[in-house]
Amino acid sequence: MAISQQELKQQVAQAAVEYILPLLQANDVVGVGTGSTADLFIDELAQYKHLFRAAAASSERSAQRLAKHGIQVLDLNDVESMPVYVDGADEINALRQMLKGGGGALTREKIVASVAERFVCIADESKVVDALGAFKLPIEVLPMAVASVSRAMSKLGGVAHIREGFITDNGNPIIDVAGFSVKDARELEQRINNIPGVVCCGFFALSPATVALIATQDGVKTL
Ligand code: ABF
Repeated sequence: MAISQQELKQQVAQAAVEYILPLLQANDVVGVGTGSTADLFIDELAQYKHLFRAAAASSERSAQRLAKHGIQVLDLNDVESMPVYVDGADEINALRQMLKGGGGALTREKIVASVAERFVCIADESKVVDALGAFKLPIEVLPMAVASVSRAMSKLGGVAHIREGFITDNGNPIIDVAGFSVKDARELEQRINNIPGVVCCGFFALSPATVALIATQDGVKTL
């Protein structure tokens, strides 16, 4: 019988904890992502909270979950370095470049990840793609730039829609862009980053994951 997606997420969450434990020292801070896979990772990690000092979270949602487990959550301004950041993805390719932000936490995810020495991506096999872009690209924008960034996206060949009823933890809207056929995610990430009003785009290609743990029907594989 096939293993369910939920069970695959659980397996990869456990594998992530096993992967990071040897990297941690008593005074270390762990970077923690957002999403349903990251939630399971937090629950697993909590069993080992005596082995590290604290966490830095990429969303209010994850911060609350960590705190419920009695894990101290630090302001990122008080963290100089972290050995590891662990997070899910909406898509990941063979170069470990990711498309993220379906959950809306992309900006904080990119910031927290930038402070960590390693990005460990955790996902089930449904997230592995040949080319990024079938999942709509989330872009966090300043409120006054929704229309101008959307027009810029259509010039790049995408179709942008504002995410209705959603505001990020930073107080900004998100536009989701469909229709990109992505040949070079690094180049597209750079171009989108340069558009005035863009806070952050969901490509994580300029800084891809260091390692990806992918849960498959045949066990957890390393990419
Ligand atoms: C975060 O959670 C996001 O960047 C991505 O959108 C999402 C993946 O969620 P899930 O683990 O629930 O599939 O990592």
